[in-house]
Amino acid sequence: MFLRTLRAALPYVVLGHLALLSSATVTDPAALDACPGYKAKNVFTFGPKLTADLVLAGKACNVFGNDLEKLKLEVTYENKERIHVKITNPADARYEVPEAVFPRPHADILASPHSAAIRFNYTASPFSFSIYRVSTHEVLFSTASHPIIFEPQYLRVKTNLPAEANIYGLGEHTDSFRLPTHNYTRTMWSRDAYGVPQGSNLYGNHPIYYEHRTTGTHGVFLLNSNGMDIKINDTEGLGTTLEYNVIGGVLDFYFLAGSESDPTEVARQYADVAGTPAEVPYWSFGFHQCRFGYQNFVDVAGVIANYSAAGIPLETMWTDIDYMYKRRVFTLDPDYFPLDRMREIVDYLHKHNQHFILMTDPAVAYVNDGTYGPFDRGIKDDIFLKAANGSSPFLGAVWPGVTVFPDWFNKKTQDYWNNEFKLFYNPETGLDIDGVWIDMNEPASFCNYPCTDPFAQAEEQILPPPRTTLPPAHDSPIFGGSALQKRVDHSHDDVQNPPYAIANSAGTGALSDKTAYTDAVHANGLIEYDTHNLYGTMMSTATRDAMVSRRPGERPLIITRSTFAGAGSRVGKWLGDNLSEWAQLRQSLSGILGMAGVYHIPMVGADICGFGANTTETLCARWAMVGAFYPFMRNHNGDTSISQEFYRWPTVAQAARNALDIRYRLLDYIYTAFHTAHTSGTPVLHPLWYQFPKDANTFAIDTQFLFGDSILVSPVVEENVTSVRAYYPDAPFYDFHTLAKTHVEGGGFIEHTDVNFTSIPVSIRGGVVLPLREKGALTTAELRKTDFELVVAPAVDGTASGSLYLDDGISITPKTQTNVAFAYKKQKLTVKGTFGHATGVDVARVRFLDVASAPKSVKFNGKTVAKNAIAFDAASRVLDVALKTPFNSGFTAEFS
Ligand code: MIG
Repeated sequence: MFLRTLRAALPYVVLGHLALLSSATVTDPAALDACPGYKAKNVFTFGPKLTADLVLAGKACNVFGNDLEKLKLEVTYENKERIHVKITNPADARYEVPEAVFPRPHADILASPHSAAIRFNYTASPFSFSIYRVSTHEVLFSTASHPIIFEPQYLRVKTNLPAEANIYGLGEHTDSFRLPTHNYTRTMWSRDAYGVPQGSNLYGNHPIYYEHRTTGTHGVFLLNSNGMDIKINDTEGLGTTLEYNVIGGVLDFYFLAGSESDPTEVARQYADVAGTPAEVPYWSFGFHQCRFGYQNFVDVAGVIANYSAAGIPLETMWTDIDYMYKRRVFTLDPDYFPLDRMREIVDYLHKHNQHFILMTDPAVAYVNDGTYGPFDRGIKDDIFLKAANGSSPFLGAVWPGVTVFPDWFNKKTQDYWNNEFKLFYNPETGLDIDGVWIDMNEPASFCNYPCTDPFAQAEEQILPPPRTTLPPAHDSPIFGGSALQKRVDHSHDDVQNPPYAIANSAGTGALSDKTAYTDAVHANGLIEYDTHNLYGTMMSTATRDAMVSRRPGERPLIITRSTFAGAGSRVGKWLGDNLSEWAQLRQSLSGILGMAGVYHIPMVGADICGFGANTTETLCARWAMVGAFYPFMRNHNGDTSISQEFYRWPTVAQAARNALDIRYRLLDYIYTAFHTAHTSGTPVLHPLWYQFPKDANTFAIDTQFLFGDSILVSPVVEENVTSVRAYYPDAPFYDFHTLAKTHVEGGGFIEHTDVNFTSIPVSIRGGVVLPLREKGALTTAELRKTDFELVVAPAVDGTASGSLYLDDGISITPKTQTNVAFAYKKQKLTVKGTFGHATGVDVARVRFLDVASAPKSVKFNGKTVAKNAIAFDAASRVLDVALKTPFNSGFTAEFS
């Protein structure tokens, strides 16, 4: 850290900009705190708004450039729970995240500070501000004694935090879900991050954190897409602090009140700002198989056949860049992946109610000889990102060799993209796909900085790499037969090597290394320096639109690698290039909790069994079972790793079958959770503390989590062990298989022993009524023909509730919908709902859990149920009532 800062500071000294501070002291917190800060003048308040001028309060400290003399402060109470604090430069337009990419949330013009849950407080001289919770008088955020620094390429805001603060979020990482508080830096700068190392910047950037205290949970979102370091540190005697170090844009904070009692409230409030997650097709919850390195169509077909032979549900088959001709997007290799044979595979899949997904990269091969349409059409339409000169295309080097990059800010790019999708993925003449996988959209480039000669580098790196196998015979048998942006003036900025160097882990650390240059120019004049972190999200939006235009009205499944705040309202995401290591299996859980629990990108999963390096049988078995509780469940592998399809080892095959059976039985439950997330912003996955906010033992737990809000997953995540020490908060839990109750009074650990390599501890949180399918199936289409069973798992007070949402599983706006509410109290289950969408199946049974003794009578809709339809198990205390009633109306079921 220190070295990096020193290195960063040196050019400054050489350039002579640095007036007051020597290079060694620029990161010294005391020195930054000695900066003059600002004085608030001309403070006006009007209804929900406060405005002021901030005037530099003393001699400029010019740490990473010249302090701006005058700023504008604008504070808006946007509603009862949200305060917007914005600090900008009134004299000059600075870059702000374009509204077209991140639409601003609706603000209530009648919002009043008097009824607000949180308030903005300030001291005029020196200016500092705080946000406090009205009900508890607690300070949630305070810049006191940490002057704001605002320079052209350096913005700094620092807040005091409670000791050992519980902070969650701040973008994609592989660190603990509760972030470390000692000497910790989170860097936001999208990068191709093979191996997903801890403590480094990865693919996704979400400058939002939730802070949890036993007295409440709140959130802080900084809407800024520039590179930044967010540092959390506890200095002895001085408490914990969180410091934003941002190299551009403006200070644009949204403070979210959250609530004192329900942590998921802040998630809903953040969804109001960043958007609720997109719904995905029902089928996309089925199991996906992928790998980099399937050599040809015979390989691909073989995997499909092998899954079916092994009796392991395979919903979707994927193909990586291997299919491309010379690794060029929108092409098929005629020898290895000929169109007619690939069409045969897709037809076969569709006939079997299965699906097909292909990889699409953003970089378009620079093939300037008239033979490659995607390049020619893009040049003709002039839609590629421009080099700093503003006229020639920016060149990088990616898989196909030298490449250009679509400029998502260009108004013509969407048409270009739609057209390429229509041509290549044409169901009549091309390859039909059901979903899209988009990769390398940081955007990634292999060209080492400085990339002065991409042609030479492409040659040196042997791009595209030659095939390493011979093609199969063509007839080989298969299946056994925006709005315009104001111009931002960067002419005085060093956008390649800004004075403050964020802790970018890519290559040499230069911002432009392994990606598009920061001085590359978009059609609207914006440069990558400001928009880099948006590239993947903009490609996501464009790809979603292209898919919707191919199949209008259908929800597409799009899985992206790079994301920015708000991406989840359009696409899902996978966690990139992990390794087949136990530690990475564990880290994947904090990753999915962040995406699904905090950033609202719930369609998320890590590469099951690991991408890089070789997996092992037991790792793959454990991972198959953990992965069954990722919302997006995909086995994916690197091209040089040993094969790892689930059927390759008997243990793994059995583990997969067992876990998939649980997953599929829960599929409507999780589908409902997605619908709820889409409509209200309630997260799809919950860390334990979301449900048990007063239990401090839960705050750091991230290897157990809740799938939905009620299924507790406590996987074995260590090598060579068959036990797991799982934490159970003070509430009844019921084993998913036996349905027997455990309740650790006061909360505590249970050692699950004998957890063999084909099982995973899963329990049901008391208080829920679960709509389960009676059994799993090989495809989700089949699953939808399976009857439901309701499991009534009472809380301590003997009540339970739940819901079920069903529709056609594919329409963006379904014509018919079914919404069912379950309520249980005093031994009576009431099922109520609207059954617009025909379920077509029965409720086969209801299982009441934790029933003390055999009932005297059981009634269905008030009528006594025949004795032979009732079974009571005294050992597990489960009362099983066979109903076999068509699931097309509400009903009651009770016992006494
Ligand atoms: O340079 O398409 O993260 O999932 O298999 C690597 C090949 C490019 C990176 C992705 C990975 C994918 C691989 N891609």
